[in-house]
Formats: sequence, structure tokens, C-alpha cells
Amino acid sequence: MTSDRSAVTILVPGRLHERALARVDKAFKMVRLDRADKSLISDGLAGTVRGVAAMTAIDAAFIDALPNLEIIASFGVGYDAVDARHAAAKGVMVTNTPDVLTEEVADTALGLLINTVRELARAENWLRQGRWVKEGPYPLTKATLRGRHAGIFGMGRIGMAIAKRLEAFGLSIAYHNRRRVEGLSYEYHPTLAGLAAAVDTLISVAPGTASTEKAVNAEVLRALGPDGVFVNIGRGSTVDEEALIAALSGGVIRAAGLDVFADEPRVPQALIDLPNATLLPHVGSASVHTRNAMADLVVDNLVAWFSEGKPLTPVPETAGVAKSA
Ligand code: NAP
Ligand code: 8YV
Repeated sequence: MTSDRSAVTILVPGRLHERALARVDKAFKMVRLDRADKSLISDGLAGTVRGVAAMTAIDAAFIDALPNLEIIASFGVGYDAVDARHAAAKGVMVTNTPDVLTEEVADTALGLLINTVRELARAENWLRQGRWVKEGPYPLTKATLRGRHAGIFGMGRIGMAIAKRLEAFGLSIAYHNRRRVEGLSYEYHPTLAGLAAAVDTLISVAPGTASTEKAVNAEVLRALGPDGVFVNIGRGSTVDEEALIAALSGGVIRAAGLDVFADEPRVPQALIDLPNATLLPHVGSASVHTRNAMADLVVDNLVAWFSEGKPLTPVPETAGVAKSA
């Protein structure tokens, strides 16, 4: 294993959390690139890079342009922007940052749900705009959390943490995954449409993959029904945004709370214009505390790989990738 880590070149394409940058720079030989674009990799650099630390998309062409690449340490638990299958095929390890953000994201999901149902941001604006004085109390909200039945699409680490919180709020809980979670007593639905039909509050925390692409579609939203509330804290790609806009404007569902979008940071104007959409700029994990923990895990994975030959949190696709001597 490499004993002199300061001789190991780690490439950082695009922006990265300041703490990760400082630690990579201290522990390794850090090289920065404007963006993860293979045309920016010079011949001189290509062969020297053994690791990548990134908060951006890493595609197959970028991986292929680095012949001695061993590991991609990705910032975030969702690694849909990294071509992990291609990395696995090339014997390149990919790591993500699970667990350290679970509770923060679950907190945000509950905040988003409550804001969506009880219109807290709108009520605050009412006060700030002087309307409480001029027009009286903010109108009663049509929706309530009381008596709601929640369905979780993606009952994984964050889904479980959301469910725990929903239980404390007195909501009933059901879920849909591809597989039933062993030993979990919540009602399981083998299809997403089946789950939507059984609940009135659908919370998506599923990863962005080919199998979840636009899974929340017109049929699912229709099944959720006219008192339906949809919350997305997972990935924008899991939703057919046009169908969602149509459902919100046509009264097919009551309201939606969204932290993630199909083409971030661009959010369709039609969504912004809808009064029954509560929109956040992808802030699920965005506290100093949690982003520091994510930054540390990015670097700890690199350190573990180059000192022990094993990363802390490999993604499933590359779990079998071994470090060559
Ligand atoms: P996780 O533990 O891997 O959970 C993902 C769950 O989704 C698993 O239970 C999995 O179960 C289910 N799933 C995957 N593909 C599915 C499919 N095609 N159909 C139905 N269920 C499917 O991941 P996590 O740590 O909870 O994170 C989940 C996602 O949240 C991340 O991938 C990321 O995209 C998103 N996220 C967003 C933010 C934010 O800031 N908004 C922050 C962190 C994470 P099965 O394998 O049994 O199907
Ligand atoms: C981050 C996230 O905002 O972890 C994830 O999957 O979506 C968020 O925690 C994102 O990864 C930062 O790039």
C-alpha cells in the first residue's frame, strides 16, 4: 500500500466543499480542473491521476481519460451523476457519503411536508407583507397532517428516518421498494401505483436510476387523489414533472413539496407559478454540520483506500473492486 500519500495525485474537477479541498490538499497532491471534461485533461496529467474527489457528474469518457485512476470519491449519498457501472467495469472504486446525512435529510423532509400542508412560508409572508394588520388572520389551511396516511417510495436509510418521524407525528405508514424490508411491520406495496392508491401523502426518497426514471407519473398522481400531497426529497428524475404540473394545476392532487428537480438549478416557471407547490433549492443536507461530515467522509474514503486498500463506503456497483498491489 502507498505509504507516501503526498505523492498520490487526486484530481478535483469543478467545485468541492472547502473542508474536503483543504484536507485533500494537505494529505495528497491535489490538482484542480475547471470541470469534469476529458478535453481539459492534458497528456501530462492523465497518467498521474490515481483518485478523483468530486461533487459533479463523472461520465465514462472522463474515467477512460485517466488510465491509472483507482477511485472516485463522490460527495453525496446519491451517485446518479457518476457512471459507477462503467467504473466497476474498469476496476475503479466509487464511494459515496451515506449515513452521515440521513437524519438531516429526514428533518428537511418533515419540514417540507409540514410547510406544504400548513402553508407556513405563505403565512409568514402574510405577516411580513403587513396583511395580518390590514386584512386579518391568514386563511385556514385546507389541508392538515391530522389523519393522513403516508407512503414512502424508497424505504432505505433516509426513508426509515422519515418513517420514524412520521410515526411520532401520528401518521400511518406504508412503503414501496423493489423488495420488502425484512422484519419491517409497515404495510408493503409491490407497486408504486398501489402504494399511491393506498395513501394520501406520498414521500419520494428513491435514488435517481434508470428504474426510477419518471416513476411518479400521471397514473401514480391520479391514484394519490384530490387530497393528495406529494413530497420529493430524493431525485427530480424520479418524477414526470409535466405530469406533476398538470396534476397540481388541474386539482388531481392538492399540493406538492419539492426539494429536487429534473434539471437543477433550473426549475420550470410553471412550477414556480403554482400556489400549491412548495419549492426548495435542494437543501436536504445543506447545514454546515452535515456538509462537514460529508466532506470528511469523501476524504476519509480516499485516505482509507490509499492506506488500507479498502474504502469506508463503496457503492454497491463497485463493492467487489479490489486494489491492485
Ligand atoms: P438507500 O438507503 O440506498 O435507500 C434507497 C431505497 O430506494 C432502497 O430502500 C431501495 O430499495 C429503494 N429503491 C431503489 N430503487 C428502487 C426502485 N426502482 N423502485 C422502488 N424502490 C427502489 O439510500 P438513502 O441513503 O436512503 O438515500 C436515498 C436517496 O435520497 C439518494 O439516492 C439521493 O438521491 C436522495 N438524497 C437527496 C438529498 C437531498 O438533499 N434532497 C440528500 C440525500 C439523499 P430496493 O433496493 O429494495 O428497491
Ligand atoms: C447533496 C444529495 O446536496 O447526498 C445527496 O444525494 O442530494 C445532497 O446531500 C448533493 O449530493 C451535493 O452535491
